[in-house]
Amino acid sequence: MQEYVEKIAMCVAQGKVNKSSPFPPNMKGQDGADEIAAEALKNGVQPNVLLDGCMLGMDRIGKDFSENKAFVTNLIISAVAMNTVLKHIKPFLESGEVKRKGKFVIGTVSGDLHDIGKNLVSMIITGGGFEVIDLGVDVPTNKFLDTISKNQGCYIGLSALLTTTMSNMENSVAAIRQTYPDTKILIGGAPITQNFCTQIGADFYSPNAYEAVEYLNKSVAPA
Ligand code: B12
Repeated sequence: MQEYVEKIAMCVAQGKVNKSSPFPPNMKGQDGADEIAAEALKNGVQPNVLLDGCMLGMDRIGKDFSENKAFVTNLIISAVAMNTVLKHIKPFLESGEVKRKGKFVIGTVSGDLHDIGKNLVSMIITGGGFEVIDLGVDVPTNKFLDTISKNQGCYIGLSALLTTTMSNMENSVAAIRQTYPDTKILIGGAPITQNFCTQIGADFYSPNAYEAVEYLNKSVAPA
């Protein structure tokens, strides 16, 4: 299993999408994220193992970027490689029960274009039995408010990946609180912490989607 974590991490970090992709030149002709993910699932490897590989690869390219050893183009191609793996995993993540437990509206906050984590959270929460309404990226507060008004009783999920967009998250939370005080707001994203969650008055923070599903399940059917 560990072998696949490392193989996927390498493809994601290096941006090796599939066998025919010419990038990176040192991996020309070798299998990429596409072939390796397909092979792993065929061999019975759990989708979570592939996700671990993706996260490890993203961490590596993120670290290189912060140390000026990689460029935005590298981040983009790594994101393409990771999305290729996610396409293989999607049917597993979304194969939850058909009856929906509630509505979960999610979006990346205003000014922020990162959507890989948000998409993953959407898939896992869909698999957890909720109907997910995905508003996309760079979502202005008004769009969240409009969507709540049309989907009373829904849960809200906000994602932010940049320290500079955390204040937009705070503004969205404040506006939602003011207009729809009973709406439960979940937040996440790499720079987000429990302290920040408490500080801005959101209801729940988790560093991953699985804990969010647990929270939603408890919230719809309190013990
Ligand atoms: C891929 C990437 C990009 C891609 C995004 C592609 C896409 N379609 O998303 C591109 C190239 C577009 C990009 C652009 C930029 N990026 Co960028 N990017 C990354 C990178 C490498 C990976 C992010 C990622 O997808 N991780 C994988 C996913 C699965 O993890 P995740 O998003 O954290 O989500 C998980 C959890 O956080 C949580 N979660 C997330 N959301 C939510 C929501 C809820 C409700 C819950 C419960 C949980 C939850 O669950 C997820 C699954 O476990 C990170 C580095 C890193 N390691 O984080 C930098 C990073 C976030 N980027 C960074 C920067 C600086 C930028 C740019 C400003 C670069 C530039 N100069 O242009 C731009 C900003 C563009 C914009 N306005 O948004 C910095 C941010 C630094 C900071 N302190 O703010 C980072 C940290 C890189 C670095 N080390 O410097 N980026």
